[in-house]
Order: sequence, then C-alpha cells, then structure tokens
Amino acid sequence: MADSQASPSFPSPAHHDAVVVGAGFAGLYALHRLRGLGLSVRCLDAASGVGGTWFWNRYPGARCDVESMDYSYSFSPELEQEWVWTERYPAQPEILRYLEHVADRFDLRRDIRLETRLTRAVFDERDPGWDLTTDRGGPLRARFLVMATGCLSTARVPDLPGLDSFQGATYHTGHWPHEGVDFRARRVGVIGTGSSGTQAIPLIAAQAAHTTVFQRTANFSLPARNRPLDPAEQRALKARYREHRAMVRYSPNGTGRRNNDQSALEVSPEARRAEYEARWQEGGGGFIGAFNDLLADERANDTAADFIRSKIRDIVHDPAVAELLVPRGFPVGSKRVTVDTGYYATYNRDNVTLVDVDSSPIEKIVPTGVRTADATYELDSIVFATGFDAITGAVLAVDIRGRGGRSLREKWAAGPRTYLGLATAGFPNLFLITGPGSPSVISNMVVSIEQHVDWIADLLHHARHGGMVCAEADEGAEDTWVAHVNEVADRTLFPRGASWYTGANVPGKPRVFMPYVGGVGTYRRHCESIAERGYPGFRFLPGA
Ligand code: NA7
Repeated sequence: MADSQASPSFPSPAHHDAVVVGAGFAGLYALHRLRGLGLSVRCLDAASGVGGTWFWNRYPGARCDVESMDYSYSFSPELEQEWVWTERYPAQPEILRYLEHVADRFDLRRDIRLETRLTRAVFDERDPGWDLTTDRGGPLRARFLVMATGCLSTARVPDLPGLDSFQGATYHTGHWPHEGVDFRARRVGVIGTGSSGTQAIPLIAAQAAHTTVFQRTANFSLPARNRPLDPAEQRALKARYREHRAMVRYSPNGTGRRNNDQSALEVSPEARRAEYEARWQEGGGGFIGAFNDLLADERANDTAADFIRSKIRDIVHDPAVAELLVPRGFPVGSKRVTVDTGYYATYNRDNVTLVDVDSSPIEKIVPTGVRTADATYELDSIVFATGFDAITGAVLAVDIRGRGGRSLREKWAAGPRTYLGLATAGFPNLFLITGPGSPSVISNMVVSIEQHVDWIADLLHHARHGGMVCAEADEGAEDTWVAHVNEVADRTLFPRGASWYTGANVPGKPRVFMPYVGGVGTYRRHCESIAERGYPGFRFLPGA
C-alpha cells in the first residue's frame, strides 16, 4: 500500500489548486479527474481508509440497492471490463475492495490524507481561494474546494434520555466495528427499519438469542432476489457496456431499469397485478418502474402500495404482526423503498419480537434495555439503524464561511439553496458533488457523481482557459433553480413522505424536499446546455 495510510500532517502552509473532501466514489473520481487537468489536488478524508460510505457501513447485510454492473465507474473502459462483480447486488466488502482497487490502480493514494477532517473553510476575497483548517492543523489553502462528502455520511443516534446509562453494547449501522460483532447468545434490540435496519435485521435475528425490533414507521420493502452474477450474463453486458452506460446516463434514474410508459390506471386490474407480480418476482427497485405514474398520481400509487401490502400479509404468519408491518399514511416511493433479503419472513421466527414505537414511543434507555410507554425490554445490545443527517449534514458539519464571512449554516438555515445542486451563491469556488437540488439520492449515485465531477472539471478547464480564478453562482440563477426544483417535486408524490429526503428525520431540520426529481437524463441535458452556452448563472473573475 502507498504512503496514504500514514497520514502525515500537512506541510505549512500548503497551496493546492483544489482540495477535495471525501475519498468515496465522488472524491476518488474527483481527484483522478482534476489531476488529469494538470491541477495539484489534495483529497482529505476523516476515515482511516478510502471508500466513503462503504468504509463506514459494515453492518451485517450491508449491500447496495443498485445492481453491481450499474453501481460502478464508467470513466475507464479498461476498469469496467477487467473488474468482475460476483453478485447481482454488491455487498459492502466487495464495493470497498473495488474502491481500494480504484485508489491503487489510478495511483490516487499519494494525494489522499486520511484521518484528516476538514473543520473550517474561509473564503479569501482578496486572492480568491479557501483557507482550510483540519483537525490535524493547517493552514491549508486551495483555489477550489470540492465537497465530495456524500449524502449519507453523518450518522444520527437519537437523543434518547438515559443512553449513557445502558450497560450493554451499542452500535450504529453507519459506524460498524471493523472486526464485526458476535451476537450469539445476545438479546439484541434494533431501532429503525429503513434500508439499514431491513438489511441487518434478518442476519442479526439468525444469530442472536432474541431480536427485538423497535419500529416507528413501517416501510415498503421489496425483495432483492440477489443472486450470484452469471459469468455469461456479465460478459454479455460487458460486450455492450459502452452503449449501456450511454443509455443509463440519459435514463430517468441512472440505471438500466425497465420503465413501462403506461399509466397504472389505464390497464385492467388483472394486467396491473400481473405487471406488479412479474416485477416482485424479478426483485429490486425496478418495481417502481412498473407504471409511469406511480410517483405522480395517488390513485396509481395506491394500486402499487396495496399490492405490496397484500404481499406482506401473505408472508407474515401472525396477522397482528403483519398489520403492524403494513405501511400506511404515505405513498410508496415517497420514503426510500428498501430492498431486502428475507425481511418480512424474519418476523415468522420465534426469536423475533416487533414493537410498535409509534403508538408506544421509546421513553428512555435504561441500564438493562429500552423502556417504551408500555413496557421495558431487557437487552444486551442495541443497534441504532436510525439513519443520517442526510444530503446537507456533512457539508454543514464544516464551518464554511463565504463572502463577507457569511456562514453557509446561516445561509441554509431555512433549507439548502444551490444552483444546480453544484454551487451556492456567495461561496465562490466551492463545488458540491451530488448536492441538494441535484438528482443525488433519487438516482444511481455513481452515475450522478461522474456527471458532476466531469461538469466541474469542464468548468474549471473553461475558467483556467480564460484566465479566470474565481467562479461563483449567481443569486438570481440560484433562485430560479430552487423554484424549479420545488416545482418539479410538487408535481410528484415525493414530498408527501416524512423522510430524510425532506430532512424530516432530524428534529429541528427545515422541511425542504432536497433532491431534484426531474430525472437524471433531463438534468444532465440541462447541465450540458449550460456548459455549452458558456455557463450562464456563473460569474467568473480574473486573477489580480
Ligand atoms: P433511514 O432510512 O433514515 O432509516 C432510519 C430508521 O430509523 C427509520 O425507520 C426511522 O423511523 C428510525 N428512527 C430514527 N429515529 C428514531 C427514533 N428516535 N425512534 C425510533 N425510530 C427511529 O436510514 P438507513 O440507514 O436505514 O438508510 C439510509 C439510506 O442509506 C438508505 O435509504 C440507502 O439509501 C442507504 P422513521 O421512518 O423516521 O419513523
């Protein structure tokens, strides 16, 4: 392994053309791509290894809900041909191995400083650039600052009274111990039934003496039907990988999902059911592509939601438990649909108890377990599958000061405001990869990451070519974009779910629907047109 793991402190003062924050999918590609422009680039990451979200999320069952062959870089035809995926949906260890391979293959580690957290970034108006402070000291200076900090990287443990008094072990799925956890003979409580909870619960239940699941909101979950990837199938896709990649870049969500361009309401109930059944059997998030109005029309959505509800009732033997697991009160897809392996069937096990903490909330953590309004549950371990301060959390964790010393936290106090999800007015030379206002988490992240990195690289090339050292989003362009993002979201059912898409999972966080849901292809075309027209909405300034 190269020098990166040693993480020496920065020489002082250090100047770079660009500092990239984060060494996950986004940061690694940004480092590679900007270096390719001939820029001096430094990448920072708080973790002790590369991988971003896949470095941290090592809980049992951690797996991507996008298929391997799509959830991978397309920038290198050699890489995509040579890397062999073993499963339809990649498990965390395999994705991490892939990212480590990418770091080595493209010689990225020499410019990555691990165990280095950016804490403060102050814009210097006299000589445009960012003065950076890290928890390993400083100063560090960069002309451009690229936040490749990920949308789901700030883990949240709820502020429950008595948490410190618990005598057993506690874990968060997003900070899982590298050595793994042995739950044998343990009474385990799992709080949270989002993607992480639904993936982890079947495996924890198979090992632990007893598993108690504390569910606040029942979620819609689809069977993954994960399987080993057939080598012939993989070869066939690799033979047309370039065309496939070109297609997904302009697709609605950045995957090869088959989208049926029919309304759920224009077909007979039998045909509708057959379509849902076929997609349920096929497995994965492709279910949502069954009809073109599932996320636009409540009546269409109800048909899909009812289908999933009936499946839950079929799978779960105890009718009272099944009713608790049946999601209600929000359209399917408005909260992220989870993709699981054996989740609902896990509730047929004798050693699993489902506790409804919506009707009977968790009151406190006591030394021996969890106390709800109705009962105390004795536990040896508690797993928090309670999610993240999503999309904005990692950016706002840094004290970012733009023009006039204005803080980004202040600017975004009522919700994030960006131009294209890529930049924010008043904070020149700051770029966000998959920021709020871009397709981000509603898309295949790798496709959106590559698009953002390429777009930023092209903008920097354009600026440098014209002798410009400063690029700043214009406030008017930002206002128009924010209004457009909201208007597009309001045409859909997305804002109806109290989800992390809207910040609803974090007490006190402003409720704003953050992603752009107009589609990956539509968004890409819009960004391309802006680049082609010389970047309207950005102001460029020459150096002194
Ligand atoms: P999510 O999807 O935010 O899920 C968190 C879960 O934790 C969800 O079921 C929450 O219930 C629950 N939660 C959060 N706080 C509490 C408290 N205080 N009490 C009880 N239950 C609570 O996070 P994940 O890690 O599962 O997934 C995040 C994304 O990562 C995922 O979608 C993939 O894109 C990868 P709630 O629904 O808020 O009532």
